[in-house]
Amino acid sequence: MLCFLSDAYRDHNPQYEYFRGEKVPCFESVERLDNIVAALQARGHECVLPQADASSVIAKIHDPAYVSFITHAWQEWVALDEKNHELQPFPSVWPTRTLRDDIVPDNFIAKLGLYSMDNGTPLAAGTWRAAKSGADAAVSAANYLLAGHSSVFSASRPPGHHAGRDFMGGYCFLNNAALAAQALLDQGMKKVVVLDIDYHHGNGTQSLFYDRDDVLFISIHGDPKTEYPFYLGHADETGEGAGQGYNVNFPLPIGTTFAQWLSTLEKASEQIRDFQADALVISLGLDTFEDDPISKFTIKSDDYFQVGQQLASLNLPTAFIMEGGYATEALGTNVVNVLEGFEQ
Ligand code: SP5
Ligand code: ZN
Repeated sequence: MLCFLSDAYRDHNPQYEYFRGEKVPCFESVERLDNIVAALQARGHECVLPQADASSVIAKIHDPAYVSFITHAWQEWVALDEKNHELQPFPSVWPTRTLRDDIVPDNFIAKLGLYSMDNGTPLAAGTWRAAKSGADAAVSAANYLLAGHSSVFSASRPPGHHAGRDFMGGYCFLNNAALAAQALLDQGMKKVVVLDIDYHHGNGTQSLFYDRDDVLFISIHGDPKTEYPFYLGHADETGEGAGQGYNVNFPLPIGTTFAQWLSTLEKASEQIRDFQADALVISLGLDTFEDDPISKFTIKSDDYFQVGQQLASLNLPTAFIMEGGYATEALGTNVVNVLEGFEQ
């Protein structure tokens, strides 16, 4: 399967994050995509540079003030203190209930809180460059489908599905899957499905399309009662206004097996068929894998061929957009197993 890939993913190389108050190495690492690229090349899949400039689609999906903030955030951070070159900024205050969310403070950390949903999304010197290149890859993938091809993979990194209109979170800055869907609609498609199979609910994507009937958003994920992102992704979230009925969540319990997961994908597939879309965008997370260090499903490497096969049975032009998956060693194998299962 053709893959859009820019080397700029290497520029997003934060050194640490916090887990329960402890500084730990980043789960979302450069090595993740290194491993995917190695597996793609070893198994004969061609990688090409993104051809699109996602800027105009980014301006539709994301808030311009947020985009401007993340574009310059690192420079603003290091300008505060020479020592900051060796550190990463994390938010420590948020405009939650009873506070105002219409104030853009002058204080950098307060702005970071305004534009973040968590303190688990490390920002580094090259984050914007990497995120923009991942968005360019996603829009290139959309354009490739519009040119008449049946499938494509966007090796976007950092991931995107937790990022909303004006916030980052969950290792995500720009919502690559939403950008791909919007690019398809902007260039003539009438209806697009975004199917999110990352272990974590795609809260950013859901929120971006919640009131729209031209995008059916379906997500299969760890039950947010116990799993990140906690505050969205529950079964009773079905869309609003024109979007009523066009948002479907399948929360599954810790320990979910491949058999259970696949039967859920079959249910999702019925809804996708009923919607009669022009194209399918897959938020492809591989953190459903049994050995994923931060997730709790039990899917095995070989099972991913069948995931690809089931997605191919929907018979739609399909863009795979890379999201999570933190078992770095197996990640390349697992990604390429999905893509080759689809192509069989
Ligand atoms: C794109 C994506 O997959 N983002 C995931 C963001 C998850 N952030 C929360 C990480 C919580 C880590 N929990 C670790 C448990 C390890 N024992
Ligand atoms: Zn995930």
